[in-house]
Amino acid sequence: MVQSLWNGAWIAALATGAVVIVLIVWAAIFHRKRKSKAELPPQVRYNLPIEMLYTLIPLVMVSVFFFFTARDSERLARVDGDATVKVKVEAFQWSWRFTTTVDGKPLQPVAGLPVNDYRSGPQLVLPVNKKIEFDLSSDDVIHSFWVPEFLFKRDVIPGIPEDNPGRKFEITTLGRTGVFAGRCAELCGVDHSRMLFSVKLVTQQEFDQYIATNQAGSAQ
Ligand SMILES: [Cu+2]
Repeated sequence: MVQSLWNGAWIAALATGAVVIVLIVWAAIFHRKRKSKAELPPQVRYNLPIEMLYTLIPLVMVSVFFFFTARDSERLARVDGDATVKVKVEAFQWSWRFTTTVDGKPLQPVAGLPVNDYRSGPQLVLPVNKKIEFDLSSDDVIHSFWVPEFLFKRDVIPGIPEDNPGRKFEITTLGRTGVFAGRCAELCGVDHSRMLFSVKLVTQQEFDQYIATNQAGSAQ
């Protein structure tokens, strides 16, 4: 959905740009000053239909942009609350702690340290193609949770009460397995650039095994 909004916006912007360039070139060529004619062209003051067109067309264009943006951002920000896998994300200077809960049962938290390579940071293991609910919190400054591959980013702001819907978002994970980079996208101090983590997407079967070996309270 983010991809289609992005593509649609580009197509609309390119079409608008093409029309504008054609009009500029056309005006420059066909309305340039001719040597043969010294007198001023007829001076027209108002042309009501054209003035109205100039007002209406941008209004229609902006409305179309607004409609699609509002529709998609509402959908992206919506939290249905029925995800079986939930992740509590705690951001701190300068790493992350992830606590995954499956059907209400928490797994061992995963916490990390600042690193130079996202693969050595804390790793969040999730199943492919599944709706995940995230709950973001920070104990110190503003961070930003960003997995570029998910096309989603959300600021992690300290001091938001637990029941506030602004802390939560849902995404459906990608349909393919792999290890994806995650970052902090808000300058949060000296080791901000090393606040890296990874998301490992595994098949449901592998995820079930992961749950079995990482139930909270079981021996590591
Ligand atoms: Cu940060």
